[in-house]
Amino acid sequence: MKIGPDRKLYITTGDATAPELSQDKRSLNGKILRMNLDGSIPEDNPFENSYVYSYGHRNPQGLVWMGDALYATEHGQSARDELNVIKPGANYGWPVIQGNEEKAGMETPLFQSGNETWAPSGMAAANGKLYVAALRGNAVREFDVEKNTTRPIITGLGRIRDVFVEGEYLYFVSNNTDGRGNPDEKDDKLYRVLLTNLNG
Ligand SMILES: [Ca+2]
Repeated sequence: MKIGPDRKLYITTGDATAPELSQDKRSLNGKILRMNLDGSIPEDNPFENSYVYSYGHRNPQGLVWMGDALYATEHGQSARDELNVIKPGANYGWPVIQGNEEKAGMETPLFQSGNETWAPSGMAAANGKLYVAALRGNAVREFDVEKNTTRPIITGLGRIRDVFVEGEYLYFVSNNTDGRGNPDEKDDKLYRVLLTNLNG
């Protein structure tokens, strides 16, 4: 969940292992939802009297705004994880297309992981770059949307659940005690790093 620059609350919802619901605009599964802070439906949502902001998602996770654009991370079923630019009313394809597949009327991701698994979770933005926590990917990944490149910038700390930018720092949390990791004695931890140390 994130509150947007428009002071609306945005929520990512998974398909809850019922993929057909992602394409059903009457269902709240497999969607990005948008609501007023009092829980009511905004009058300018793309579908009348509906919380649905975008649909056709499998397991969307992190949200962040950079410039005028809203970005969302999403877990593929098997690899093919996605980073999408979210447009109101748009269809992100699941379960009809995934990864870099294309179909008229459906959106193909800005980035996708191919045969690799990132399991992207929380996301933050700073200085034109997106920073994404990767669980299975055991990293903080940087995405440069102008150069169309991605790389792991922090590794060796296990599963990373969430990231946050404040001021000149990037904060992130490991999640090795979630039952899928190999926790150290002192896991999990909250880390802080200077953004300027991540350049290059
Ligand atoms: Ca998709």
